[in-house]
Amino acid sequence: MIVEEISKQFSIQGSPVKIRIFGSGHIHDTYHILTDAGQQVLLQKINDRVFQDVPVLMSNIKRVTRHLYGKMLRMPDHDPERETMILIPTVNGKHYLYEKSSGYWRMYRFITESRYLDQVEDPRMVEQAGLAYGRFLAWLVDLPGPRLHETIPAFHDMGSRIGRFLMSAQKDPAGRVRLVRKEITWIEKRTDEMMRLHFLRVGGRIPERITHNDTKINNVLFDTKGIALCVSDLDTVMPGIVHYDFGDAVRTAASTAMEDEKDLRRVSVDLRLFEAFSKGYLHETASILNAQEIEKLAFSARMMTFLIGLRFLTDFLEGDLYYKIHYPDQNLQRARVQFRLVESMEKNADSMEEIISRIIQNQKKEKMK
Ligand code: GN1
Ligand code: MG
Repeated sequence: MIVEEISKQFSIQGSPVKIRIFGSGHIHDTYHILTDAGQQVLLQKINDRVFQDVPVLMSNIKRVTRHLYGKMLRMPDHDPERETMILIPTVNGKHYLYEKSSGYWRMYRFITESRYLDQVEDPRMVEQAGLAYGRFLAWLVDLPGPRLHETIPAFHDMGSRIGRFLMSAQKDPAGRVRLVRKEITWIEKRTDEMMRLHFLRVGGRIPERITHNDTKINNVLFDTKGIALCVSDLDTVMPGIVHYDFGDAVRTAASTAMEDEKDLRRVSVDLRLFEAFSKGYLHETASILNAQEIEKLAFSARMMTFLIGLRFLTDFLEGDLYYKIHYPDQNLQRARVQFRLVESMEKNADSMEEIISRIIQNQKKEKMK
């Protein structure tokens, strides 16, 4: 089996004895491998249609994981062996493998007694996720060296996402536009508002930071007690703005439903979970964010949910070429769920703003004590 052969080209302890498909990511193929020496690792076949420059992507990951590891070595409360992803090199000492017939592969240590969840309902765990993503942003503020590479150019660029969507709607390559007329009108009504943060970024009001850019709840690893250990899925770590991370995290961490929930009536934003996530996130980041960044956090949840919905719908119109799907129309369903969630966030916009202000005020009071 190819996976077994490939795994032997990495510096693992022992020989693979059990291999299973792992995770619920939409992009790569991931395998969990157990060796006869008792080692557990994750082997990933990197999707090089999505990530077109894998060497550059891997160099970002290497720099970021080493930085986090080094930082935690100096922190008695943190364990670098369990709180950051660690790459396992190939037998030739490289941090990824390229093979002509099968493409690019990489291997990570598997963090034992950890798990990821596609949905979390316990506010304490959601707050933990907020802490984990918050730390991620805060700890990368002093990453030395040149600007990180953009592993997917214009990844969260609202203008180009809208442009691509409209073009697909016009060309209609898969003959599906007739199914989404209502959604198109819905999107068109919101495009101006959704461009807001983009203009603040290019106008220099919102600073560029190193962001994760794929802050789904299932990219957080929890230990058996529900404490967040670390964040995974580092392919899109690159320059961005805090709103990409905060907003995309709220999309899954504070939703009452799964990303492709069939019954749209079950989709809404859970304000309790929103508050929990925000509390964790701001605990780690409030001291480094500027007033403008904080002011736009609540809005960013709406913006990122809109953007991800737009991407799902674009993929649906283009014939499901990007995201893995497990049944026909799954991308359409994913898009509809996102749009329903946007509507719920629109209704709760004032409450979401208030929650952020309250957390900031409470933090200030705590500090004065
Ligand atoms: C993809 O790989 P995964 O499933 O964590 C996507 C994200 C989307 C997400 C939607 C590189 O993430 O941007 O938000 O699906 N990753 C890429 O669930 O496009
Ligand atoms: Mg993932």
